[in-house]
Amino acid sequence: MRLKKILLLAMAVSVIGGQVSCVQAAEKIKIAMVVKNLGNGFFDAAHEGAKEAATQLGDVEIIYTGPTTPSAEGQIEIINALISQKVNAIVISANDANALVPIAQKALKRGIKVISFDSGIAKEGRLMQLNPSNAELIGLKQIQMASDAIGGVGEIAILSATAQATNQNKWIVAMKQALTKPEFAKMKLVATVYGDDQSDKSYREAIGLLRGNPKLKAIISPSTVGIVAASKAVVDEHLAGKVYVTGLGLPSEMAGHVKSGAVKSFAIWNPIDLGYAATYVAHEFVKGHVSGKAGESISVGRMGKITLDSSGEAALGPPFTYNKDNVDKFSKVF
Ligand code: RAM
Repeated sequence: MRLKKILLLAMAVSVIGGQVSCVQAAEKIKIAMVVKNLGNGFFDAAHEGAKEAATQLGDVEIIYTGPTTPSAEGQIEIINALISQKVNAIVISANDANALVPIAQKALKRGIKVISFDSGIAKEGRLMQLNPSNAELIGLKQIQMASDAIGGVGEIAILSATAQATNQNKWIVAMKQALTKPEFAKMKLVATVYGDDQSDKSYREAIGLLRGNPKLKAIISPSTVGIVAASKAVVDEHLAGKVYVTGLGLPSEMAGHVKSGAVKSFAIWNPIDLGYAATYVAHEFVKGHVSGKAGESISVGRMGKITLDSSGEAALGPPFTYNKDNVDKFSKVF
C-alpha cells in the first residue's frame, strides 16, 4: 500500500495517443541556509523570508541550519554534510571570510551554488555576496546615532559579535572612518570588545566596559544580540539616562529597552527581506539565469532587481531607524 502511494507520488503516468509516458515528478531545488548560529532572532527572521520565497517559487525546499555557537569550524562540518546531501545551493552568513574558502570551493567544484549573504566569504569562495546595505552607510549611521544620543561629546565603545565576523569587521572599519569627520571630533572610541553573538558573553563584556570606563557615554553594538545585552547591562548598572546604547537591533527585541531609557534610537534593515532575497538569488544561480559576473542583474521577486558590482557583491536598501515613536509598530514584524 505504502509502495503504491510512493509510486503514485513519484510518477505521473499519462497515456497520450496510445503511448504511455512516465514523467518523473520534478524534484525540488534544495537550498540550504547556513546561518552564523541557531537561536539568533535575526536569522530566524531571515529564515521566515527564505520560506516566503520558497512558497512563491514553488520548486524550492529550504534546509535551515547552523552551528549552536558562531564558529567557522561548526559551519565547515555542516557544509561537509550538505555536500554529501547533494544540495543545489548553499546560502551562508559566514563566521570567517577566509577559513571557509576551502570547504566552499569543494562545494562549488561539486556544482553546488555557494552564495554568501549578511556576512561574506572571501571572493574566491562564493559566486556572490548579498549585503544588506552599504557598509559605509551602516558605519556612519551608527556613529551618527551615538552622537545624537550623547550630544556629540564623550567616550564611546563598541561591543561587536565575533572577532572574525566579516560584516561586523567591515562596519567597525566604517565607524572608525566616520569618526574622523570633523562633526564627530569630540567623540573618542576607547574600546572594542567581542560578545560573540552570545547573550551571556555580550552581557559580561558590556558590564566590563561600563565598570572599566567610568566616563563612557555610549556603547555601540553592531549586533542584534550584543545591543540587547548591552542595554540590559546599562539598566542593571543603574546607568540608564547616563550611558546610551545604540547600534543594530530588532524592534521586537529592543522595544523594552527604548522604554527603559537605555536606548534612544537604533537601526536595522529588514532581515525577512534579506533572507527572501538571498533565496531568490540562489534560485537564479541554480536555474542558470546568472553566473556571478560584474554588472549582472538578478531578479529578487517582490524586491525587484539587484546588480552585481566588480567584487561580485550586491546590496539591498538603507537601514531604517527606530525610536520610541515607531518601535512598537515594527516590533510586531521582526
Ligand atoms: C547579529 C549577527 C548578524 C548581523 C546582525 C546585525 O544578529 O551578527 O550577522 O547582521 O547582528
